[in-house]
Amino acid sequence: MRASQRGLHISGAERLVSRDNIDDAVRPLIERALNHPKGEPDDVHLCIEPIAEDAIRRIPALRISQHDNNHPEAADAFIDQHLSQITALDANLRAQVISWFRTVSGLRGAMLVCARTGRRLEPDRARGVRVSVVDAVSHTTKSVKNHRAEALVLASKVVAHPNIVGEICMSDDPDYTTGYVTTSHEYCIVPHIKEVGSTVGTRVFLYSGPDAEVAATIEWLENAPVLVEVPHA
Ligand code: PML
Ligand code: MG
Repeated sequence: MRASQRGLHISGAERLVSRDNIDDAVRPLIERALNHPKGEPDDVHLCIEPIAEDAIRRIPALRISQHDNNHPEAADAFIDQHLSQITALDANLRAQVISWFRTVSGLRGAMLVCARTGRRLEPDRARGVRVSVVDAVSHTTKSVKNHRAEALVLASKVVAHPNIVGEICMSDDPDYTTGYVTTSHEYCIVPHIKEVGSTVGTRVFLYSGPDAEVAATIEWLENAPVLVEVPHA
């Protein structure tokens, strides 16, 4: 499901379900599209695509930890430290990434940033890389968005690709101020990553692979079917 207002992205969500469960899965997605804190959409797209069961890869969810953060400015220092651990970027390039993280918003997808050069690698910068065809094994059918559960599923797929070393994320929902950062094995919750009321939000994926594999990596993130095994999902 994809909902927008005057061409601007409002919300998007998807499910990976068996044919018998399509009915149950679709209703909550429509409800979600029509009841979003960012406003009422004037355009909602629902798309249903068949996927062969043997094409689906199953992966474990990242383990969860939490950083004790109490202010957006303090979050920047933590993100900087995180970037210095998972990338080869110097202080200036890390500051550039954090500045994009704080200002770029409204993309349908994520920014893809080279962990060696700090360059943005998405072919379409206004769209970003939209991770898709992913769901939790035994997902519930609630229409209310569960930010943590959905983000954990998406983030687990992203770093399951060997060329992605981590992610930083901040929700664009004005009333959701908890973000996260990941490594290839951990999802670290960052409370108070932004001020309440701000609609700025984005994801940055850090790419550390050969230049020649950027397109194939994006293709995998956007189209490879993945089910994430979440404990107690
Ligand atoms: C989003 O809204 O897409 C991002 C949600 C971030 C969830 C962070 C958390 O609470 O774990
Ligand atoms: Mg959102």
